[in-house]
Amino acid sequence: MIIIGEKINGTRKAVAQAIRDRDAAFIKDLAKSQAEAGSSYLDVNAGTAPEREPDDMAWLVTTIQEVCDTPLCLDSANPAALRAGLELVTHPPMINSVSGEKPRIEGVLPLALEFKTNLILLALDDETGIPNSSEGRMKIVDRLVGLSKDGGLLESQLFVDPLVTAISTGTENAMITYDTIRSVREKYPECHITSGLSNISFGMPLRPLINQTFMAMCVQVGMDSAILNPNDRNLRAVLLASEMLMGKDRFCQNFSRAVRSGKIGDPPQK
Ligand code: THG
Repeated sequence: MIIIGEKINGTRKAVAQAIRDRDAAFIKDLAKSQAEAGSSYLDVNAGTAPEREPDDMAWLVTTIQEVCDTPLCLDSANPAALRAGLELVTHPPMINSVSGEKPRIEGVLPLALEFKTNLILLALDDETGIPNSSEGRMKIVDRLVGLSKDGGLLESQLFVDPLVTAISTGTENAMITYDTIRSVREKYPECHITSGLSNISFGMPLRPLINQTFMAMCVQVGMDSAILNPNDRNLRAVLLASEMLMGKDRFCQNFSRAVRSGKIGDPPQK
């Protein structure tokens, strides 16, 4: 599972404050703890006004790289902020994200092609927003995969995000995500599939339970990456169990090692 650690996000209050105050210690702690918890990438979202975002992104990238080697997932729709980050990264990055929206195709996709980055593709566009069917989402995915490959990216650099909408607003919403994951897996076997899953439980009680169950179900239909809080012990346990039960953990090694080192499971009984 390719884990993208979600915590360095300027839409979170404490992170916004740390960016304003240039509180490097706070950001470094978030970077280290997510790296140690097994993130393959750290999402970096400055979440600030367009005029400030390039400077804030540059500061975040520099600050994070002073304490960890984990590749970064630059999360912005602002081409100037993305470029500022791309010019500083020391490991092959990911861009989060391009969609079928015109400004993203014209402003973000060319940067991914120029810097040959990994790239998240969102299944939404100007015309329909997030389509209410997997067929509608696949039409957008087809177009974005085509443009990316024509521009020189490999399928293995692409991370399709099928998008998740709240189950509280549509009985079929989780099913649309599974159908989209299955279609991408079948049509583009080399592409990765990632998602920020927590939208599924918006407006519902017991959100962690719903998120954990949804995670297992998405892994079953072929999702191989997720944007999540890697320090969430329960979510990590579900991930490791799901992958093991999908035949992706030879001799159950990853699961067993995580239990032995205390990373998942209840503390030993006295
Ligand atoms: N797809 C893509 N990118 C995305 C999303 C997606 N980026 C943003 C978002 N969705 C994923 N990132 C977050 C970041 C923080 C939280 C949720 C999603 C969040 N934080 C809580 C808080 O700030 O209080 C709790 C954090 C915690 O558990 O400690 O909810 O879908 N491509």
